[in-house]
Amino acid sequence: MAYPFKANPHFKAWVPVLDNPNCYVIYTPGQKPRLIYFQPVDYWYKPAETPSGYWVDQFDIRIIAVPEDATKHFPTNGRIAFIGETEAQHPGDLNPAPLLNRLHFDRAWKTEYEIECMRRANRTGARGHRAAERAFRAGGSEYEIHLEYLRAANSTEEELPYANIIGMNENAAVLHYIQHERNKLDDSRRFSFLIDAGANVNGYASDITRTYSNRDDEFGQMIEAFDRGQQEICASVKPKVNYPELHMQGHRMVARILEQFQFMRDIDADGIVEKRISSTFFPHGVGHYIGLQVHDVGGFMADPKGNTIQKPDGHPYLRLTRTVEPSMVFTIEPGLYFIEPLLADLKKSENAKYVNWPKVDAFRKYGGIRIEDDVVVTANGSENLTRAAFAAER
Ligand SMILES: [Mn+2]
Repeated sequence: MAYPFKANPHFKAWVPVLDNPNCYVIYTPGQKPRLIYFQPVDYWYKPAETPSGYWVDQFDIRIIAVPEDATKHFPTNGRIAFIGETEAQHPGDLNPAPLLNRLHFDRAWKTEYEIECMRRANRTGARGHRAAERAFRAGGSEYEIHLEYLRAANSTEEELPYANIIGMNENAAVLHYIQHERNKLDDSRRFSFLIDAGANVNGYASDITRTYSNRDDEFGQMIEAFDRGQQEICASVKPKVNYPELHMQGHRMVARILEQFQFMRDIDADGIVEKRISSTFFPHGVGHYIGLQVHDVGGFMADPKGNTIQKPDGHPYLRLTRTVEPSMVFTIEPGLYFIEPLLADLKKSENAKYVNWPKVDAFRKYGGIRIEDDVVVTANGSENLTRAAFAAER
């Protein structure tokens, strides 16, 4: 069996054709771009529809019935570069690094069209999240919540930009938890729920995370404090801010909550960050570019030549080190988790003495908190696509 087909992001940057393999875009400067479009005669699978929609007039479209016929429409002279799979038939240089660097660098800035696609992907995602929260409150299993999400987001699993992360209790501490537990838990054993799920519009992703407590308890208060902190980070997004500084703001926020809810003793928030204790609880980056790929390209690029900007020392999982500029779109997703292996390391370290272990132990059953929004940088601030979508899908 072939894997589910995923269009190459360089292809879907040109055409919103997401489900049809063996297609090519040929671009020659000064000419209308050509689309080689695969439409076989096939009774095993349903062939792709004839191209239609707002974009078809922009292309010189050539239909092919067998993949091998693509070569008939390839350019034959001039300097040719080919971007695609290494085993694909192609003329010219295959995936030349100077070209890919140039394209990846520029993908950091989104057009109005791209931002509108992500705005809609956030609306669809928010609809799914609302349904998922209702399913959690109604006592559903992780699997049932997942199905309710798909139904509300009108998506199949393959159409999602990434596999839904739907975790209750300790599963919320597994950063990329993609199992969907079928068993229902009694209400007395349901403590928390973390959902990280997005949607896809014309090949552009949304990436959204929310966390809920099952009751009015201290964990619920932590989520509220964390939500305010996450929105403060979003509010600091504006042109010329260094993205790693937003990441450090995330660490200070996590440290404040650790202090405020008395998970630590004999140390203040600054000390928690300075001694890198916050990394035990917040072990990932505060976010990443988003667009044609959920983790979009170019996050470390210093220039279109492919030079990179180093990550800050001690923060190996940060995916974005560039300076914030208008029309960039990225996520803001701080987290605070009780992760068994990381807590075990902390317990063996000299920082163990600062930890209020009975309190930490009492919160392991909640797994953790992550709250994630997609944010567009504007001329003097930002637009939060996710908060606007939730407000509209109330
Ligand atoms: Mn994300």
